Amino acid sequence: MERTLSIIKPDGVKKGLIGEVIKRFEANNIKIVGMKLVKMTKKEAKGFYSVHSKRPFFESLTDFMSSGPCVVMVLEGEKVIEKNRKLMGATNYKEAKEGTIRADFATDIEKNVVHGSDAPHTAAFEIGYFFQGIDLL
Ligand code: IDP
Ligand code: MG
Repeated sequence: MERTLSIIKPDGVKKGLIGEVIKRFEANNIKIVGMKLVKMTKKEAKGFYSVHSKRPFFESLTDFMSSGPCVVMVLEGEKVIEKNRKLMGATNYKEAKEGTIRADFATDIEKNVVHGSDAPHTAAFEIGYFFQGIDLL
């Protein structure tokens, strides 16, 4: 069993995609073991995305991520990190495979609806950023 962090980003929440994204997780046998609505401050968004601090899109990305509420979830299942990344699709929605969340709903390389951890060590950091062990079922 593995765990990963999923975020429905501010654009996804604004577009009314919370139910749609969760429906896809449930339909793919992914269990939600933690969930909350969070409006990050700019500082919290910078801390979350600190691996990207040297990238040219860092300022814009952290403005966007702190622009409105996100749904933050911990997903659990076998190979759930990879499974979630497949459901999400490529970072750039134009390159995302048909039927993925980003191909279906993203409109912008930055505003791409969802976040998902990309490896066990990033999942551990990202889950710990938002949840304490006692919050997870
Ligand atoms: P990921 O979300 O698919 O893991 P990352 O490369 O980790 O993609 O980038 C984190 C987030 O930064 C992306 O989801 C997207 O919102 C934003 N981003 C990535 N590359 C670009 C870019 O070239 N321009 C603008 N925003 C970008
Ligand atoms: Mg990433």
